Amino acid sequence: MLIQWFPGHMAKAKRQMEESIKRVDSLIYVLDARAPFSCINPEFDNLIGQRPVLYVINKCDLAPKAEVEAWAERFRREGMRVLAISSTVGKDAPKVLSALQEINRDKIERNRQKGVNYALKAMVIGMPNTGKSTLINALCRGKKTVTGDRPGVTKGEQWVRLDGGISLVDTPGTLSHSMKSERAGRNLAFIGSVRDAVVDTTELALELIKFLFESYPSALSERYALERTGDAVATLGEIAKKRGFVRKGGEVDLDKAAAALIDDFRKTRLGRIILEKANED
Ligand SMILES: Nc1nc2c(ncn2[C@@H]2O[C@H](COP(=O)(O)OP(=O)(O)OP(=O)(O)O)[C@@H](O)[C@H]2O)c(=O)[nH]1
Ligand SMILES: [Mg+2]
Repeated sequence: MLIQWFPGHMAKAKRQMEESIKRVDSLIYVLDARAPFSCINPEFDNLIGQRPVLYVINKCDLAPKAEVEAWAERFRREGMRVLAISSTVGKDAPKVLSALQEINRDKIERNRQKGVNYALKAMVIGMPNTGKSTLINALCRGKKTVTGDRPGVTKGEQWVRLDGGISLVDTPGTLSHSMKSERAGRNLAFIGSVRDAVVDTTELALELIKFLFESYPSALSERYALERTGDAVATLGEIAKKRGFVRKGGEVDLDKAAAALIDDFRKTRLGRIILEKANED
């Protein structure tokens, strides 16, 4: 499935980020726990340059804990500084601030020696809908940024000052011009980083069914009490029947079933699912 979505605000956001990156010391790079690898955008490499990066695997409440930990381990082995958290659950968010201080330790120390009281500035980047603005709100314990259950909510940069003098700049989620792989595009569409209207929902749902057959063989049969088959279209038809998505005349409404299935996945009604595993390439 070829996925292309690069609205005007994203192009503008990239240009803006190239300017404001000059004013920050480090980055907080937010990844979605259900697809941590697909959330890494090679187009950010140039932007980041040599600045220290804290990778935050967010939405851990939606993915299997052990699988997320395996990703965190892999990234750490590759030399990345990683934290796995949920911005909306529990009290994880403050850990981000201490980790941010840590990745900036050299700079803080240099300034201390010079007698300068320096306030850190960091840019929060990541694919659309990964929870960047939600994380910032959790850190400032307020509703300073607008958040929403769809990609493209943040349209422009916004600086937020936290207690202790740290300033964060929220940025609009940006996709790559060309996805690094078809699989990454598909995974980003599953997790809601691509606007649903630009994706063929039925095709996407069929891809999800095929993935589940392979990796979570009982997820669909448990949720919808289905006979297990190996045929994705027949399975979507079964889901339509079970959910009552049948048109007058008895024809099943596959589009409605597709949208319902994707919604079920996103809301963990199929269980906690990870779309890519750390020990495979
Ligand atoms: N379950 C769960 N949901 C989360 C978490 N963090 C954020 N969300 C939800 O994810 C959705 C997107 O959050 P935002 O903070 O708007 O995402 P964003 O990265 O700023 O998105 P853009 O501005 O569109 O790039 C919202 O519905 C949040 O409530 C989390 O840790 N767990
Ligand atoms: Mg946002």
